[in-house]
Parts: sequence; C-alpha cells; structure tokens
Amino acid sequence: MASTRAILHVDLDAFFVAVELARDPSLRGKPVVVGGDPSGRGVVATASYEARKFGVHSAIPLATAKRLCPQAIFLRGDFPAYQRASKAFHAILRDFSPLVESGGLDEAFVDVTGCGPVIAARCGVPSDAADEELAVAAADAIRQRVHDEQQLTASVGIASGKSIAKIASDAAKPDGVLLVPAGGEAEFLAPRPVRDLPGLGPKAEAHLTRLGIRTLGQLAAMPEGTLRALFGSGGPDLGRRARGIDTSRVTEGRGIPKSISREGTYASDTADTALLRASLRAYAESVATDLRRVERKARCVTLKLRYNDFSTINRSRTLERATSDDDDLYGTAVELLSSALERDGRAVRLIGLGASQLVDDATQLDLFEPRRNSRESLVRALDGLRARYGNRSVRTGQTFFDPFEDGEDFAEKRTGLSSQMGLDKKKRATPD
Ligand code: TTP
Ligand code: MG
Repeated sequence: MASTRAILHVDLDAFFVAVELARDPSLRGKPVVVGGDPSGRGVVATASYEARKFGVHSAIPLATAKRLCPQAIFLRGDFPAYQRASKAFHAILRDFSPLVESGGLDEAFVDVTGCGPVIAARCGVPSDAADEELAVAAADAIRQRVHDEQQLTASVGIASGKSIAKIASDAAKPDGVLLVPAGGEAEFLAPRPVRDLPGLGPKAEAHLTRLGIRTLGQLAAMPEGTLRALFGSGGPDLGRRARGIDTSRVTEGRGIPKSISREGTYASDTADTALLRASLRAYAESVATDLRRVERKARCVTLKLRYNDFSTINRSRTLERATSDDDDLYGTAVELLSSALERDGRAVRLIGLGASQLVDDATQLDLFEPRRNSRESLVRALDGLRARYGNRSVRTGQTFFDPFEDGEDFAEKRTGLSSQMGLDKKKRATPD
C-alpha cells in the first residue's frame, strides 16, 4: 500500500456490558443487558452477545428485552465508569499514531500511514515492513493491550479509507481483525447492503430500495449524474465510497461535529437580563473555543430558552460570514435574547447557545481586514494559554462574573448534556 493509506477502525465489543463484565467476571457467559430497570420505560443501551442471540439489541424497549430474554441480568449502567474506560482506550490508541479520530466512546479511526518506526518499536516488526503488515501488527498490539489493561475486547478493520475500515471492523466482530487489501475494496463492498455505508441513512436507503438498488455494488454502478439528482452534491461521494474510493482524512480529536452547544439550568428561575447575558458570554467563549479547536466556523447561531413552565423556544440567525469569534457568537445571541424577551419576559429556567452550519475554517488572509486578522491572532494566543493553564486562566471582563457560581463544568453538572460534539452520528440512549 505504498501510495495508499493504512487506516484502522477500532471498536470495542459490547462496550457498556464489557465494562460491567470486567468489573464482575461472574457475569461472563450470561445474557446481560445494560439500560436500567426492565419494568421502567427505558431502552436497551447495549446487550451482551449471549443476550443478542435472543434478539435483544440496542434501542429496543427494556420491557421487550425482558420478554425476549427473561433470564437476562439487567443493569442500570454506570456512565462515569464507561467514560473512564473510554479515556483509557483512546490513550492506548494514541500510543500507535498521533492521528486518532474518535467516533464516540468506544470507537476511533487510527491512521498509521507513515508510523512505521513507532509501530516497529511497539510491535517488534521491521520499521520498513509494508504498510499492511505494520497495520496488522498495530491492530494485534492494540487488541492485546486493550485485553491486558482493560479486560475488554476490540475489533479492528484495516483499509485504505475510513468507510471501508469501519465496515470491516463491524464485519470482524466480535474480537476479530479484518484487513481489506489495497485494490480489493470494491470487491469487499459489492455484496453488502447499501445501509452498511457510513453516512447513508434510512431515507437514502428507502430511495435506493425504490429504485431496486440494494447492494453497494449496484450503488457503485450508478451514474454520477443520477446520484447528484437523487442526493444533491453529496451523491457522487456516496458513489465513490461505494466503489471503495474514500479520501476523507482522519482528523485529530473527536471528529467533526455538526453543531456545538452549551446549555445550563439555573438554580432558580431568573428574568435578570445581566445574568442571562453573562451566561451567554460564558457559553459564547466556550463554544467559540471548541470551534477553533476543530478548525470550524459557524454560519448559524441559536439561542435556546426554557421558561419556568418548561415551554422551550429556539431562535436562530444565519450570519453573513461564518465565524469562530467569541464576540460574534455573543453579539448574535444577545440580539436574539433581546427580541425573545421583548415578546415574552417570563423567568427563564434554562439558557443555551448553539453554533451550527459549520464550515471548514480555511482562514484566508484577508488583506482588507487587518483588524480581524490581528484579533484572530490574539484569540488563538488566548486559546493556547487556556489549553495550557485551564479555561479559567484567562477570563474576559464579562465572564469574570460566573453566572452559575460553580466553575467551568457547570453545564455538564447541571444538565448532564452540554456539548453535542461528535456524538450526533447515532442517537444514543444513555442509561440515566
Ligand atoms: P456500539 O459500538 O454501537 O455497540 P456495542 O459496543 O455495545 O456493541 P458492538 O460494537 O460489539 O456491536 O456502541 C457503543 C456503546 O454505546 C454501547 O455499548 C452502548 C452505547 N449505545 C447506546 O447507549 N445506545 C445505542 O443505541 C447504541 C447503538 C449504543
Ligand atoms: Mg462497540
């Protein structure tokens, strides 16, 4: 694979359940379901492979799971424990390549192209081995460490592109490795159902089914014009990926989110405009910092308000130019707040600020706007300080007044829901 890339997709098997099994080995070999009380109204977060044999899987009601598999052991789940395991898992991956893109708590892409020396040192293969050999050695070593250090099992797909690697890791499950050799991508994909292609949702699948297109091989053969007519500008890319051509990069960090938002609930409802504005200032700074970290700018700003009777409004504005600047987000949110309060001045229970319609932050040198450029440099310098010394190391006049009085994790603490980064790919039900 000299000129192609070697990308691993690593996904932990039955993740939440596996963490429970690692803590209590007496559960091994038994049908186990994480999600909560089977007499409650919740859904299954995940089921052990033993429970899956009975038809129990993620997202079905717990009551249904209980009917399908009455002997299953139902656990409420321990989200902090899963977060800790996820952190340790990602740390292992980063030992093999600096290019790790998380796709959620238990899965990530690892681009090992050009990581020969690192992998050679870790896995005892010659550093000039072929990329495919290095990638397989990395996959084995990752799986071994996940097993030894975390008592979990991981499945790995290896391919020249992200979507194929992801499909391959799924096909390798549980506890396996699958390499799709360079040049063999189209053949590997052809017999699979179209829904296997990451990013191809149920609506697109329904469209294709109506046209008699069921497999990726059939999708691969569709003319580009037809795909464009059906799915717009993203259509041709679906066709290319179905043929095994996927040039999308593995980006460091958590992957590219569709939106970034913060929200928090006040200890007591408030109609105090100064307090509401101060909250928006804090959120604007936090959201803008995240935008810059993932190298995105937002075209749309949304204000969310929930009143004391729980009625909730969302007000959005599309900006003339995309931004990742605190002041732009704050200014827009405050305008939205003023007009919302004019219409309805009731006390507010929850306030939120969101940024969406994210575009690539290809910061062009704008010769006619020297002021904006110098501000961008200042903002980046502040980001650097915050990254090194913590979010509260540098505060502006506005955020020195902390609206929630309990520090930077206020949104998480109060609502359990703040940033929606990266996880909106699948709608995940997490145990409460
Ligand atoms: P997945 O990787 O989709 O599933 P899994 O790890 O349980 O099983 P496998 O990969 O072996 O098929 O999701 C990872 C975790 O995310 C899962 O353990 C629980 C959580 N999750 C939910 O809470 N709700 C969901 O609907 C899904 C799909 C996952
Ligand atoms: Mg998994």
